Amino acid sequence: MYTETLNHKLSDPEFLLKKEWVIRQIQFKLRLIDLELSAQHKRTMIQKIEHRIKDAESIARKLMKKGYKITFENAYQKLNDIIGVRVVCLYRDDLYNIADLLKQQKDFTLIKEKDYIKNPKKSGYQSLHLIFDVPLTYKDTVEQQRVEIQIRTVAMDFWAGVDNQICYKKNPAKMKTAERALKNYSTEISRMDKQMLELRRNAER
Ligand code: 0O2
Repeated sequence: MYTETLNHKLSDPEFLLKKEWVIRQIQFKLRLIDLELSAQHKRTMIQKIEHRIKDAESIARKLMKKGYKITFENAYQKLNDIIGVRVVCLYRDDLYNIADLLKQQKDFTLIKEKDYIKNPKKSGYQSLHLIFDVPLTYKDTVEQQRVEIQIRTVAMDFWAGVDNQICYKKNPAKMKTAERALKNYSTEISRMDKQMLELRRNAER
């Protein structure tokens, strides 16, 4: 019932159009950042950009998990990731370069930064999360739109994809073995990321 009302509001054409507009703005910025960094470092920087608008069911689940009533207002005020953009690159130093350039954008306001690479989650999840307010200007009004940008390496993305399918948000009782294995693989992936970076740095010498 709550989810139905939420679903109705989330499928409002104006709501969706605004979210699409913000996603395009971010994609555009990321392409410029990619051009700048790729030219500077003489190699392709961004491997992949993905995006999604969180659906009503996922919003409702997250609001409940955080202890909030399932309302459109709470979704707007309490959740940072109704709009999510993911950037994937090859090396871990690149992702910090991309993040630095994103943070320099005058029109983006950084709300929160969560470095799950320096401090991986208990599950082993690694990524850099930047939460921004992005202005949407229409006629004489400016409306801030909250966005979460996840930046990670290909290896981190591989790990998160497998975790998503096997463990994340699944029944914890059944997951013990897979969780343990994934935690170990997360350490392996971190080691491999560092080795790949070392390999590139040696090749650049
Ligand atoms: P989905 O399916 O991506 O929509 P905040 O309120 O911003 O401080 P938040 O959003 O409650 O914090 O939590 P957090 O831990 O920063 O996670 C945000 C997103 O990171 C998640 O969104 C996932 O996309 C990803 N994530 C976090 N932990 C894990 C993990 O252990 N495994 C995987 N595979 N992904 C993870 P959602 O809404 O949970 O999911």
